[in-house]
Amino acid sequence: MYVHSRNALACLAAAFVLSACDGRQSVLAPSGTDALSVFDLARVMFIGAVVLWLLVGTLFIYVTRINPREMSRRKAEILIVGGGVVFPVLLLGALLVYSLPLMNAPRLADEGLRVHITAEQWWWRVDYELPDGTRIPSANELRLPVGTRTGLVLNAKKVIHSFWVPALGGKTDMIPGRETFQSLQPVTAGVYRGQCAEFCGASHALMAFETVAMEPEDFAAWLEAEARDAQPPATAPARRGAKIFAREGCGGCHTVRGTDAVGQVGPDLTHVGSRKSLAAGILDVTAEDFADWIGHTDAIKPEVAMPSYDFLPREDLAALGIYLEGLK
Ligand code: HEC
Ligand SMILES: [Cu+2]
Repeated sequence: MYVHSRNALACLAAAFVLSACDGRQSVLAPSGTDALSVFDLARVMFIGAVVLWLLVGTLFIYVTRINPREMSRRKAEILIVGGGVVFPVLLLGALLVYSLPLMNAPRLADEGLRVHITAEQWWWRVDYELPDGTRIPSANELRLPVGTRTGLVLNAKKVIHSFWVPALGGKTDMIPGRETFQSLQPVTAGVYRGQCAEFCGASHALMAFETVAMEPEDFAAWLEAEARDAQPPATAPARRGAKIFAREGCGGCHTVRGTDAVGQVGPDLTHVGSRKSLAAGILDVTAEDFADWIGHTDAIKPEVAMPSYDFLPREDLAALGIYLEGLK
């Protein structure tokens, strides 16, 4: 029993230490304006709590150990009213006054880009809306310019999900039939991990995404590339992959802009090869990972809405992988 609880404690400690190592998905490594103000608030609250705990602890030791003599009634009254009422009211009042303006901080997005994000089971539909109304469809990755507050319009298809990029800002629920909003303002370029933060079914834990914060000019260039049609397959194996893609009817569910594939059920694949991750943040973007995914969807992601093409010969899966990896 003793050993067990010690192991459990060690695990817990390790979990804390390890989760702090990698700042990509941590509120303790804030890289966005909103995450920074939450972090500041948490720091001040924590220090306030420590000060209070030390004071009460010291007082307790003083009256029980150091000076346990009887007190005069007047002294006791001062101690109780002062330490038990006046002091906590002042301290908690000060923390309240400090924290309220942080909650009210303006979170309205700048004019310009809007990103529509719809939570599906178990992936993210992402749609960039330019000020002129043009829509650029994408999926499973969010890219944002550094220094601008970009508005996110959040929706969900079937069940409630929650949108959260801990290093950039707070959580917002995504609710079927009701649009919710968030805005994010990254302050340093980098790749931050986001994760669905509301249990949404069997593969909830496999519903993540990368958020890439880019310098404004890099972002503009990326968006321009993202708006283009897919590049035609460049090599013989890639061309073979494109043929298999058409033959197997993948285009019934997926769109590859510039081809006959115009399906809307699954993620847009026009530039899937240029993303940082595959299948909502769980695989790498290599030809092998693509082939692995297509041949074993349900083993990789339980209850997934894409059929497993385990009946395809290895060479066909490999060719599909080469084709998709080339969709930069
Ligand atoms: C019945 C609809 C359907 C068909 C048919 C289908 N898919 Fe999918 N596909 C999906 C859905 C839904 C997802 C998202 C799964 C998830 O991550 O939860 C997906 C995900 C993917 C992804 C990962 C995309 C990303 O953004 O990371 C790739 C690649 C892919 N499919 C390729 C294919 C290929 C190749 C075929 C044909 C051999 C195919 N799909 C057939 C529905 C389909
Ligand atoms: Cu979820």
